[in-house]
Amino acid sequence: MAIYMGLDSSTQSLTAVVIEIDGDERRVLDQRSIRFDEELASYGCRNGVLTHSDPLVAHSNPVMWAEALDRLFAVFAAEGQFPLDKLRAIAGSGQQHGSVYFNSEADPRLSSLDPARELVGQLEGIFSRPTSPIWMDSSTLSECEAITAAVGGSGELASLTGSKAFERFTGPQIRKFHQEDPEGYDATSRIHLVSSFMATLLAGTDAPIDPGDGAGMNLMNLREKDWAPAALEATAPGLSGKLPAIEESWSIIGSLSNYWVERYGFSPATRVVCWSGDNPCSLVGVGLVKPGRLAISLGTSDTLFGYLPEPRVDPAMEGHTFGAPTGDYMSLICFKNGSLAREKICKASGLDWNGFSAALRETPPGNGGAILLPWFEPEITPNVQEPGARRYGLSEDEGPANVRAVVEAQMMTMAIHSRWMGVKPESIYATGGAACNKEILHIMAQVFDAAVYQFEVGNSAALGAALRAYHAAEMETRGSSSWEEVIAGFAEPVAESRIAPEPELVALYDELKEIYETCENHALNGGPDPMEKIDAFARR
Ligand code: XUL
Repeated sequence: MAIYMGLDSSTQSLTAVVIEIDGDERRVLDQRSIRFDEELASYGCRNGVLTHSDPLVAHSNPVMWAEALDRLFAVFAAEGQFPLDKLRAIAGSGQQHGSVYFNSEADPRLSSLDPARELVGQLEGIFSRPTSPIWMDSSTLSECEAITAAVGGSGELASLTGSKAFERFTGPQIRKFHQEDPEGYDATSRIHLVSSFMATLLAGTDAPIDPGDGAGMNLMNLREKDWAPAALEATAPGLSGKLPAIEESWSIIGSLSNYWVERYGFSPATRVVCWSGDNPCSLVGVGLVKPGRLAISLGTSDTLFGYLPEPRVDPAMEGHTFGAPTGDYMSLICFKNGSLAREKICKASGLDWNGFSAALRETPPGNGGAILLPWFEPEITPNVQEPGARRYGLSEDEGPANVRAVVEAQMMTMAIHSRWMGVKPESIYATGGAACNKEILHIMAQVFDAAVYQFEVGNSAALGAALRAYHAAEMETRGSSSWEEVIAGFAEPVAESRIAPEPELVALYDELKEIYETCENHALNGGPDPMEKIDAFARR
């Protein structure tokens, strides 16, 4: 018997999924989370983000992520749900794009942590930038423009790195740091992603970045899976010396450092596997190791993604191409107004989640044409810098109608902005916190004209990381490992959870999608007023 752990260091929590694999016998042993706002409240974060007067700025505290790791392992050691000394390998998933800045103190400190003392106190003085910009930050428009110009245009940057310049991507964030605090930048010896930072804590040695998360930086050559000198030069001076190596997702960094072994009783033989981004890990966690299907993750961000055998770049450049943990590629499109937008409407309507579901059941599909553009926060897709929801044929105080409007909007915007992927899926795999809500998934099935399935393990990022740990350990000892075998028994949709599209509703949403696009165009580009179309829809 062997045990594998996958961790997911996400925006609002740190989660572990622990699995056991003994030939064909496979089961989940434990799943556990530390929620930052509740359990680490002293860091003063809201939804995992430090409050800031500028709505475009979103930073978090890397020390909080480290403390969550220490606490989670303390819980495992105290509760004895599974034998820690039987853990064969551990891998992880991190919220993408966020960056952590070390000074030269970090290396010696992290390689000689004292197991008798808590981790947090030992991290003091190792950061050259005290806070970490995360994926929700959209404050780097001018940096994006400068980088784009320096590499020869958006098309050039997108075909080189898989994405045009995006505000949340690590390159523009690094450029901003260099511009605003050149001394801090000079004092930086290493810039990690959230994923490679957490892996560094586990291994006690400088961890690499994998092509899945590396592609979210605007700095990596997507085809060569190595740093792209032109992008590095366009970003900040001396950057190549500050970045970790890029290595395959299944590379082994080393074994768990003495700190974890001595403090909690893990085996010194436990292998630490390269971490990846949450979306690449989710790709594995929902079993998308071949083309033809799409997954939608309903988390803090809503993302829609699929496996790609070859890189393919979005001509409208709203989406991204990342490396996949299989060594191939994945397409992805990200929407910032995900769970926080649903929560906002839920609260504003005075409902709990049961009430939210009831409102979806009680309101008519299509909402009589009422449309909400749910840009409570600055939005990534489409690019919206000025936050604020826009409503058409809908007033703020109509609670249930707003509930339906937010969910229909989220599904329609995903369908509209993912057309470039060129996949007309027959099935969609739903994951993330809100994927347990059947009413939301019913709307998804109608808007996408596809059957929607749920999974037993809701946290596909942590499960995907655990499966990657197994894959990497097998690669190390046997030299090969088939992905089909790796995911078997875990990353398979629950057949009974199937929600089918209904032709009448599919036709209704085809019509509503057109109206939604008109609303978007009206709000963003001053296009034609959609009210006539909305009224006609309402009268039908
Ligand atoms: C993807 C993205 C988010 C984060 C946080 O590009 O920005 O999905 O990974 O989950």
